[in-house]
Amino acid sequence: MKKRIPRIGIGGPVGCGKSMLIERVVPILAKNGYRISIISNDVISKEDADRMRQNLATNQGLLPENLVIGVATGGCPHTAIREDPSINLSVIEEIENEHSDLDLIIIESGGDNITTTFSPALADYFIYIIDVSGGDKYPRKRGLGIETCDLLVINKIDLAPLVDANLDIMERDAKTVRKNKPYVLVNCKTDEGVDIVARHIIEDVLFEQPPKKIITNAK
Ligand SMILES: Nc1nc2c(ncn2[C@@H]2O[C@H](COP(=O)(O)OP(=O)(O)O)[C@@H](O)[C@H]2O)c(=O)[nH]1
Ligand SMILES: [Mg+2]
Repeated sequence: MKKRIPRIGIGGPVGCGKSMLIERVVPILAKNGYRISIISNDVISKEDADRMRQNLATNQGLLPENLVIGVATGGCPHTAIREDPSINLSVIEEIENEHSDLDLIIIESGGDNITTTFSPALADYFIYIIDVSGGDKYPRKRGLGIETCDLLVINKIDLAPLVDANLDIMERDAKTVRKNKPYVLVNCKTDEGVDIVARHIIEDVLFEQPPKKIITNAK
């Protein structure tokens, strides 16, 4: 019987760091022995998929090049991950038919707005990312993604002083609007917090019990 490979959906506004988070998390997962495929949705181009393939597959050899797949969705980004995820589901079907030994499929949404969510038919676990560059009013202003995701990532914390964003306020509001569901403050440039994202994936999606002492990106 065909194996159903666990799937993570990663959503968030344009430029918040979805691809970069994948580029920093996949090395940790690969070093810990997990075999991964990446599907990157974009509205028009396949630029982020090409960048991830070059970095993770060609340069680092962490996964085969044909397992980083770009999908140009054409229309509204959340349509392809929620209302009609058939384009992504057909890519997944091909992956499951040809690479049944994989542990995880990561699906990046095209950059969208704060109402993004993934259809449960597409993703088993939903990571939503915001970055601090819009100021500290999010997560307080809420939004479906921020409130309902399994893990909220607040990225680009290095930029907080430049935009007068108060990280304490963002943390306080994340706790309140998410009713204590998990969130992580991340800097994808330095890897701060990325190991915590990896740990959530290992424990909550791959159900590694007891949790491994994970190998990180640290040199
Ligand atoms: N300063 C800073 N820049 C970041 C961080 N994460 C991502 N970026 C930059 O943000 C830009 C958009 O990142 P990308 O991953 O392509 O965003 P996506 O559109 O959500 O996939 C790139 O220029 C990244 O280098 C971070 O933690 N700090
Ligand atoms: Mg991207």
